Amino acid sequence: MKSKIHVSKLTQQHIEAHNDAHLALHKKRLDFLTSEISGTEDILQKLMDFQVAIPSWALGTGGTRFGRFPGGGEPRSLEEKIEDVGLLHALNRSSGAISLHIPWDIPKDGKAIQELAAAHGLRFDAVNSNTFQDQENQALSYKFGSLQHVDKAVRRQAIEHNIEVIKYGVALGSESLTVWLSDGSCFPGQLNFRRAFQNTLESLQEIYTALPPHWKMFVEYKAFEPNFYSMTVGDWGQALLYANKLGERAYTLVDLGHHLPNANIEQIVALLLMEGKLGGFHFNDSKYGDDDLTVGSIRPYQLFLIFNELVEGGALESGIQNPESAISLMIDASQNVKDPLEDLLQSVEAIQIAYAQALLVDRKALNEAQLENDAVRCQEILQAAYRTDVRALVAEARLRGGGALEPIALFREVGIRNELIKERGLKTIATGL
Ligand code: PSV
Ligand code: MN
Repeated sequence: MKSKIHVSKLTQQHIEAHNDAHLALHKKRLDFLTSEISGTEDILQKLMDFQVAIPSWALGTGGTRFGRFPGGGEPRSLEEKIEDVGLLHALNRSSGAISLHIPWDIPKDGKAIQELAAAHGLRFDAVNSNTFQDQENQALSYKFGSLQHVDKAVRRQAIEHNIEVIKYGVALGSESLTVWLSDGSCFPGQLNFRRAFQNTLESLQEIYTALPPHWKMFVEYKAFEPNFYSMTVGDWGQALLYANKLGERAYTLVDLGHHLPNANIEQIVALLLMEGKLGGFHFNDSKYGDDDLTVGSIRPYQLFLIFNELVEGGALESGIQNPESAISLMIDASQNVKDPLEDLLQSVEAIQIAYAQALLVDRKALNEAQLENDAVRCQEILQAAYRTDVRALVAEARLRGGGALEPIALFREVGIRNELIKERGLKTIATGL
């Protein structure tokens, strides 16, 4: 697990000195926790194997349509984005993958980029196509949709773009394509729903046919925005319809922010898993809509309940041993006020905490209580796990993997953001949203 650190701003010495300084307190916390729970070694191994992909578009400050406030030192190129993810991975040893969005990040030399990423211990997760924006020099507009479009020529252009994205992905060693469509309509009557569905399905079928044999396709749904009356892939039912019709290598992708308010996402997850059609996640958090906030910042209990379903359904068991059936875990968040790297460290840790807590659930007892319709006991069992402070376990997994006990503290102690600003400048803007 321990690989050499390739980030000039952060050295092995930084990490070791930091860990030495925090070790006594960490040991005290860990001893207390391990005296309270059982199976810690198993949980630690699972946490050490656990990796979450970082999206290349979240390394700069996000923005809203009202404004964007870059914080300085944002990556100016794909190479610098890889350096930033390498830095996260060196700190937490759990960010060992990067997900690219084309054309925001075009790898000109796939082999060189793949080598650079590998030097940081990173692999490429799903590649993402973009037919929700018009690019400069693009012949036809996506104003009225892409794969659903009434004009065959627009559909063709969008299909070709997806096929090009697959080619970029192949050059990087990616093994999946995520298709998120903004297609839909803003006003009743604007769209014939069935025609839009059929056009989209036929377009997706062409893209699916272009996938290399071992590749997967993830169909990501979203309830609303940018279309506000209908979305052509609007919910998990529609995404599942497409995935089922496409074939066994097509799956749904659950972005936590893409549901109508108060949707029971954990139930959706359980059923998709049962159907073998859960391809992966875009993790984020939200209070109102697709707010793209730090994972676990608003509804950590919901996150825990989702992981509870993943553990219960055995979805995370396969992981490293059996990547074929592994589900893809990615972050898709973007906010305006925090340092993007600190924000991502928080997101990854929130996911690890939810996973560790889900592993603590006494499944046998829960099953018995369910069969006895003992709702009180069911809640007690779930919340006993949820209310366990597992942060020392997550820190121990980082320590054993060669990372930092307190990644955000170390990021600040070393002054990494200032170093990045010195090198890249204050006014750099990363490509992305
Ligand atoms: C759309 O809201 C989305 O969740 C899709 O995954 C996009 O690829 C991503 O955000 C960036 O716009
Ligand atoms: Mn998403």
